[in-house]
Amino acid sequence: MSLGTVLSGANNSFSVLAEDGSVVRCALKGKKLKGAEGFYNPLAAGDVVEWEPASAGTGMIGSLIPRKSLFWRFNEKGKAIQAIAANMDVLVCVTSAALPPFRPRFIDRVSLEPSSDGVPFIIALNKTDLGVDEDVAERMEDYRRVGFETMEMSADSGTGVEALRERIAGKTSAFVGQSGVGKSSILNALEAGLGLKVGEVCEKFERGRHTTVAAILSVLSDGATRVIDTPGFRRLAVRGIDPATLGACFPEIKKVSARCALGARCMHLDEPGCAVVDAVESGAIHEDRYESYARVLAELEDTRAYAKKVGKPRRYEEDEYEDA
Ligand SMILES: Nc1nc2c(ncn2[C@@H]2O[C@H](COP(=O)(O)OP(=O)(O)O)[C@@H](O)[C@H]2O)c(=O)[nH]1
Ligand SMILES: [Mg+2]
Ligand SMILES: [Zn+2]
Repeated sequence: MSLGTVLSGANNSFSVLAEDGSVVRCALKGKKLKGAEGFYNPLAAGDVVEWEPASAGTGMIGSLIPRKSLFWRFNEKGKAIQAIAANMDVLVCVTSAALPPFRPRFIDRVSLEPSSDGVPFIIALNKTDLGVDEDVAERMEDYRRVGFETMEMSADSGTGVEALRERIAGKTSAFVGQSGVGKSSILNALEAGLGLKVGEVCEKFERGRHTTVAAILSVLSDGATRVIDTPGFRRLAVRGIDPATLGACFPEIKKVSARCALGARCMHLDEPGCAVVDAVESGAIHEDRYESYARVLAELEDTRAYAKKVGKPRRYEEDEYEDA
């Protein structure tokens, strides 16, 4: 058995990068992949697997090496975790200044994943060539104030592309974000040869069309930098966080919550002496970030209560992965 990295694939056909640099078309050896039990899909781009050669140019995957990190979403249909990108060192959440409109609440949801994983998280504002509205600039400033790393760029004009290249050099980074924000375009700007498919933004709905069907890992020509392009999604449900610890996932809430009168029992909603609510009122915490917190909290409690009642998570129609 030798080791390989999954570049892309679905169902039971995966492109695996072998240690000698060749790409092998692999199928799973058994019906269930060892190490991937309980997941909606067995393998994600970036996964490291043990495989053995079969007929010329093909192979069989025997097991999944434990993941160091994972970007996932809860698949409502399959009622299981869908693995999207694995073993990334950096998670880049791409967002756009316009077309589609800037969506801070989406960024907040994505940011909840690495906070539990310890993976650096970058908010990359793309399409700055279209102009950056005052309120978008203000929100980006607030993300920096809270402590998030941000970048501003344009895949079209090339602004910020070199800074991104330096930031991710020698690492594996996963690019996530809504359809049409320019994930594939940014990666193509990093390296012309990648040839990732780019979609048109549908002007009428100001939403991207869906061109990436599954996540794809590409190795840049330096041989050491790996980038994972992922399909876009419109909405991201948050799952797997205990409502009581959600506040700690928002750095600015975590910072002041120790001063809440109820201590750790405070959910920062309407409890007396809540330092978080005070901070929102004084402007120390952005009201939009607080709104994100309150919405995710309600969703987590709702799905938990619903699961208790009927034994399964509530289904959000709107929440389907657009490209899956
Ligand atoms: N004006 C402008 N358009 C961009 C930029 N980056 C991407 N686009 C356009 O946005 C659309 C969606 O890009 P794509 O890379 O497919 O987005 P993805 O769905 O996030 O991968 C395409 O029409 C791109 O040409 C940019 O920096 N500026
Ligand atoms: Mg794309
Ligand atoms: Zn509180």
